[in-house]
Amino acid sequence: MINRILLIIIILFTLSCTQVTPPEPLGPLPSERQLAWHKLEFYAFVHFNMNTFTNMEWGLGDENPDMFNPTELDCRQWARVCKEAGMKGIILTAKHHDGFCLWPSKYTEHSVKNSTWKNGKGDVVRELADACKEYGLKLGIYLSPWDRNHADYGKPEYITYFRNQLTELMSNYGDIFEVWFDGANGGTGYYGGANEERRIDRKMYYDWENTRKIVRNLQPNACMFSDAGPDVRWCGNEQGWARKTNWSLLKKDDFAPGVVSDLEFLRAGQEDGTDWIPSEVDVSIRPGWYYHQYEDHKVKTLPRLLDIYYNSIGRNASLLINFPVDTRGLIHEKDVEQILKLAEAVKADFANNLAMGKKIIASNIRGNSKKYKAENVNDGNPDTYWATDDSVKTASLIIDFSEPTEFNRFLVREDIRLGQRVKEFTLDIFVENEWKEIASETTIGNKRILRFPNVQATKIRFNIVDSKACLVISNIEVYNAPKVIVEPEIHRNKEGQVSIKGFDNGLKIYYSLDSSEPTSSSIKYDGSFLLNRKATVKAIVMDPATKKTSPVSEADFDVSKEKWKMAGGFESIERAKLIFDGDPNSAWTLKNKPPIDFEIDLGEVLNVKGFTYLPDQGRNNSGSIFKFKFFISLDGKNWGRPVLEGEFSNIKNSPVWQKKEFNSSKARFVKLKAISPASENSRVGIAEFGIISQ
Ligand code: FUL
Repeated sequence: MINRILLIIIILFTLSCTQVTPPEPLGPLPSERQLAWHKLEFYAFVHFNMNTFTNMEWGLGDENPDMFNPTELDCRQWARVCKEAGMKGIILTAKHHDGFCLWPSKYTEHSVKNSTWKNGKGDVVRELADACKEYGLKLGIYLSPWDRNHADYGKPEYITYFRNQLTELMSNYGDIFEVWFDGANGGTGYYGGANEERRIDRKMYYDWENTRKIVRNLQPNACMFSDAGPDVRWCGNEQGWARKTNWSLLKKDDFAPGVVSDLEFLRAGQEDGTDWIPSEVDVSIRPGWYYHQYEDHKVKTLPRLLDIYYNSIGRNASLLINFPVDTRGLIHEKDVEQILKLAEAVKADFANNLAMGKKIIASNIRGNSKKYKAENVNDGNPDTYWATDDSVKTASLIIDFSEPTEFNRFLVREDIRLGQRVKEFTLDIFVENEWKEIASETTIGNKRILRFPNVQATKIRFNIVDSKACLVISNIEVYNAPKVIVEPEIHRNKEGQVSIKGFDNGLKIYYSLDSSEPTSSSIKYDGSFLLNRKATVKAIVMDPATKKTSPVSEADFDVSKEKWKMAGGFESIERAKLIFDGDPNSAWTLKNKPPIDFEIDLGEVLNVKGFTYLPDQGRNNSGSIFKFKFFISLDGKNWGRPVLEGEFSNIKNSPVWQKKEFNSSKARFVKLKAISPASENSRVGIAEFGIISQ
């Protein structure tokens, strides 16, 4: 009897399970290779090639292969750093626009085989392939379609050449996870000595359909990247972000590499896209893609890198961070330091999922089946999911923490094997017996992470407001990320108002004006304050919850620049004022051939004993003065001999603050005479100018 009852129960149970069909996939859908790619999330770019040695971003293709000569190349160091940073692979610029090949290609002389490095026996692609294998990383290849070296570029013969190279790379270096086809195509170049401009039909020239077949045949698991996919698309900017609304869909036929009518489509994808082509955010850890010593002080720091992380991976894109490997052949120490800080911060942010295993209720469960139960979203398994009935496109999930819980991150994922569905969702928290909305958002896709100021609640409610079809949610995670405790930024504007900025909310800032080390007993910062005298401001941030403090940041200010005016003929030029507006990111740069006199009326007579100068901080070393003369005057007419003349040594490679001193004298007017520029572009500019008073 008992056996019979058991049998009936089993039959009923099985029936109840089989009756509920899984949600129909909602196309377009990702391919297997794309699904594998989605799992990688975070990987590295390495721009290292001839440009590293010519100090350029886009070489012309006329370089002598001998110039490629790293002194300490160590691909194992790249792999070690990437591994420690939590990255899953490395994509190398095997050939950039100048056509120089990092592998000894059979089809060109413009390669490592003709360089001094390793007597022409070297192969960087091989060394990286080996290092990646050793460290369990995947290997990707950047092969520039545009080739400013090749004599046949623009003719059909070049396509054969390009395909031969692609075949070499796809055949000889083991598994490749991604092939990167850049969109920059055609323009001036060396072209075998022709030195001319060559334009191509970007849609037709490369016969992409057949060119891509080489990759498909030789590396069936590799994803191909370009503005148009076919597997992965560019995110439409190089600053490190995707739109919050980000569909992994695109109308493929409207795009081709280098042919994009509106970058917005790449930034946000297209809700009605015909193909699954997810977004990859590519961004360099420095302003340039290639190494330039003059950017050593511009490595992106933790707050910026965290923004990039959340604005890419947290917005349904993957993240490709570039290391401009230096002339030694190493990832520079400063880059290593920052990327490891990012890795540490990410680890800390996602250390403890507060939603894991907590009580959870859904407003609808597909066929009331256990298979699609709400608990699937917080079981830690990305392969199980909560689904609703076919007709239900609006639903909510409540997670009950059972006690007041503090958090500031919400992570949600759709099971993209069944397509991308959600168009709109909101997030509520339960505080003081009431629901309160804290976020109203749009798409989800593979992963969406929300960052918000700390809240404390007993429950959280995730509401899907609009969706293309029934809901298929695989994960919900909640975290309480620690505060970002880095040294604050200190600024003073022309009027003398000092502002101090920490990088996270809910932090306290303390400062001193007497050069003492600030502590939590120093002056508390409650908003900008006036400082119209000479002083050193030192500041720290402190997390009131943990009492953790940042390192000290320090800024030296001289007399305020409130009364300053341009003089000597530049009085009416608005932009000229940028040189004393207190903002190091704004500059006044001139193309006029030096000498140029930058003359300033200080508005009062002061004892001046020196000056400070920050060159234009724009990209490509865009305006530094090399040789200078400095004059002072009481009336702006009689200048006499310079009080100082000389050079800003090494400013080309290191365009940082310069400080020059002389014997103190009374002055109402000062004049910095730019005698020569630091770069060939012959521009001279000033981001900020200051005086040192007695
Ligand atoms: C761009 C290229 O032109 C840059 O040099 C760099 O390689 C970047 C990743 O893509 O379009």
